[in-house]
Amino acid sequence: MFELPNLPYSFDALEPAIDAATMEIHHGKHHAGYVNNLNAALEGKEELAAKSVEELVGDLNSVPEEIRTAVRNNGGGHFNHSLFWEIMSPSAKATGDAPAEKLKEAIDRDLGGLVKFKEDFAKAAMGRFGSGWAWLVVDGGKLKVGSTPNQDNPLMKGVSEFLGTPILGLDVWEHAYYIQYKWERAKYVENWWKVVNWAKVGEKFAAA
Ligand code: MN3
Repeated sequence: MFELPNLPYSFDALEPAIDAATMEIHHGKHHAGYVNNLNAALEGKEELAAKSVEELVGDLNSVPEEIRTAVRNNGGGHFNHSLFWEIMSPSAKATGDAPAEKLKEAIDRDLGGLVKFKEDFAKAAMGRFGSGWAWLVVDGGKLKVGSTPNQDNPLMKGVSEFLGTPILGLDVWEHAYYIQYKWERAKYVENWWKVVNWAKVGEKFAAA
């Protein structure tokens, strides 16, 4: 059985970038819903239920067709949100956290530096029509920026056009910002950088 991970900080810890009401509903209702629906889809399928969520969404073609869409949407939702909580931190807003060492070098080398990277990431986030995610991934040792629709992610071989190992992801579903920002997705994207946990992203880059 998959479980909803605890948030590593309180609901109000990311204010003012992300308000407490958004965090409480986003984690406790939306993410919890993906976990519950994933477990429901896998009921009675012990072999699949024993896999990690990464293994499940990375090989959707091995999932029986009758539950494939449910696993794609809810397994994707579970993986994406688990990553999202992890790569944010209230300490970032105090320290002005920034990418360091090897990750910084790779951003310079592959993405034209931090300023250009943030511009391209914002374009990916703003250019995703409707619901989806913007991503920073490692693919063949190189960093890439892109986006996916709905709860798809770059692990979904054979499904997603944008592939790689995600190390940073931004939820651009309206449920991620509408309470606080209403229609202003751009403002949400801009403020979100203030709570990005670059130390954690750096760890994920080193492990990718
Ligand atoms: Mn969400």
